[in-house]
Amino acid sequence: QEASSVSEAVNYTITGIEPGAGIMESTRNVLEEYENLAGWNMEESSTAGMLAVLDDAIKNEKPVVITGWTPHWMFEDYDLKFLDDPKNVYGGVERIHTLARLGFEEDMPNAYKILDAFHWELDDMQAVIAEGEETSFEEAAENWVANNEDKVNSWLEGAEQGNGEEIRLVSVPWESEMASSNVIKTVLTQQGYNVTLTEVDPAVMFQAVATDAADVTVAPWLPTTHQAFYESYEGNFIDLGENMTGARSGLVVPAYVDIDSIEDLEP
Ligand code: PBE
Repeated sequence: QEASSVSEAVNYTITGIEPGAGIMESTRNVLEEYENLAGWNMEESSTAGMLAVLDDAIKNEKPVVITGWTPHWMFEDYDLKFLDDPKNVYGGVERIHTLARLGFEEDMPNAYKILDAFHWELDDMQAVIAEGEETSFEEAAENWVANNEDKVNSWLEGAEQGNGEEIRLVSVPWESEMASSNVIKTVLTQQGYNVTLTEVDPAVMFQAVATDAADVTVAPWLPTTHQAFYESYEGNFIDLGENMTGARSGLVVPAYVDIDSIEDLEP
């Protein structure tokens, strides 16, 4: 399709997800930064709703513009592409960080050591996502931990076993974070901790760690997707650095849609 017919066909609308997602905040910035998007709107929906719209468009070979990200099975199941983002509003490749509440290191130095050492690769997360989709994220995480002893042991170096102490993990309800949070939950449980895992909106996740309502999260996407939340609570949590790199958020279209850049969308 020509650029103008693409824009017209999607009715100058980006199909979004949950309004509280970081990618929605970035997309609001995109609508402000790109002059060609002056007349465009972003439809709030849910991840499941967006995926249904995407699936329907692909079945009918129609254009669609979604807020998309990787790692997610949408990039495995469909032939999709990110639109170039010459103004770099989505920030390109992102890192996923581990954050802990103030005082967590002093209270639980051995658990802190494990969380500080926790680091894995994009391929690892993708494997847990693929299996989690088929079975459950708990089971997929347990299998991954059982099958990746060397990696897991490298996180455990120098950390003594826990003794039933509670660790409150907080996360967000997307597959990438269900994978990482369940893996770290499995590891900490096997080390003798009593781990609870709660899934909330990104804003609530940051607030929980900043106000001691939770101990730790392995879910924040930085420096861009969760930047606004990070900045509003900075100073009230400890940033243990990245646990994975290679995530990405942006505007996504099916590969058959004949445009390549956000700037190809027509006003
Ligand atoms: N996501 C997936 C989330 C974080 C993980 C990109 C949809 C977001 O807050 O936008």
